[in-house]
Amino acid sequence: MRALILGGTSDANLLADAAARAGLDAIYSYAGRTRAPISQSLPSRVGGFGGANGLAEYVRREGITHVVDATHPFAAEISSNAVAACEATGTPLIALERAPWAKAAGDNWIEVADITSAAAALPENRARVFLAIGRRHIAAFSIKPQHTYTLRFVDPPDGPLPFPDVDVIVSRGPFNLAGELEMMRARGIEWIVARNSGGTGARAKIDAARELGLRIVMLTRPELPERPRAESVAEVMQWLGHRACLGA
Ligand code: 3Y8
Ligand code: NAP
Repeated sequence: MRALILGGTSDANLLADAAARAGLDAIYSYAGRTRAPISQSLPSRVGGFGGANGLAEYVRREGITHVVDATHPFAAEISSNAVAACEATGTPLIALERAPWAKAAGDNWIEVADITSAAAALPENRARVFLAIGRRHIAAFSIKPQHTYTLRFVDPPDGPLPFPDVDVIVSRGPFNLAGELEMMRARGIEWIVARNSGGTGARAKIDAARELGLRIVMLTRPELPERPRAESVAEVMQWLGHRACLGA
């Protein structure tokens, strides 16, 4: 058995620790989106495979017998590539997928399907907006330069930002409620743009927004091709044919 874990999330990190504790022959894969990804307890690789064909080639060349897609619900391309590559090579695939956050009483969400609709959902009159969606999709918001923007990146920005009034927080998370409340109060945040990532690492801003009565423009998840799914590390470990170690 030799497993490939497509990672880059806190859930993938938990799975990697359980696999290492169980002595599994597994390799952890990062896209290489950040300058210094946290080190893993498994052998790791960094960088794209070269599309679905490149991933299929990698599976064949490395003798991979199981693929776990533990990437992010918005990482639609790699997830589609994994389905195609596993079909082409006849390799078992499972996704470790966290349930989306459900709107609770007191939540004030505007749900949108894409980044353009998210920018359109912001008000015309000047507001203080926290874009909690990383660095790659912020250009869409330059249609509303009137706002005061707070951005949060994993690494410092590598160039000018498309807004006249903007500030960047450099932090990789996971985040906690006290820190999110303090940041939002200090900056007088009125609107938040977030993706429905699910899980716990990004959840604190959603709870902070409810407590402060802030509006959230919530990006809903992209459609992904059908594939077997699990919501826990233990389920994935059993699928890999190993009892998850205690505490996994
Ligand atoms: C490289 C691995 C851990 C894992 C930490 C989780 C928790 C913090 C919440 C906000 C939202 C956002 C972003 C976010 C969170 C965890 C987790 C999570 C959101 C790292 C990581 C990689 C990435 C890639 C990065 C993206 C960006 C997205 C920032 C490592 C830290 C916004 C997702 O600068 C960039 O180019 C960043 C790119 C993809 C989304 C984007 O499009 O900008 N994640 N995040 C992965 C790789 O190379 O394969 O560097 O160690 C993992 C984590 N990010 O416990 O240490 O839920 O997993 N990551 C989103 O929209 O939710 C931040 O700020 O509130
Ligand atoms: P994406 O749009 O689906 O992927 C774009 C391309 O990046 C893929 O086609 C693939 O390149 C490469 N890639 C993505 N994930 C990879 C991985 N784990 N290993 C090797 N190559 C990978 O994905 P994304 O939204 O850019 O996300 C990139 C990474 O960041 C993913 O690993 C994802 O898990 C992580 N992420 C984490 C969070 C979070 O909140 N934790 C949020 C977003 C993304 P090729 O086509 O060349 O193979």
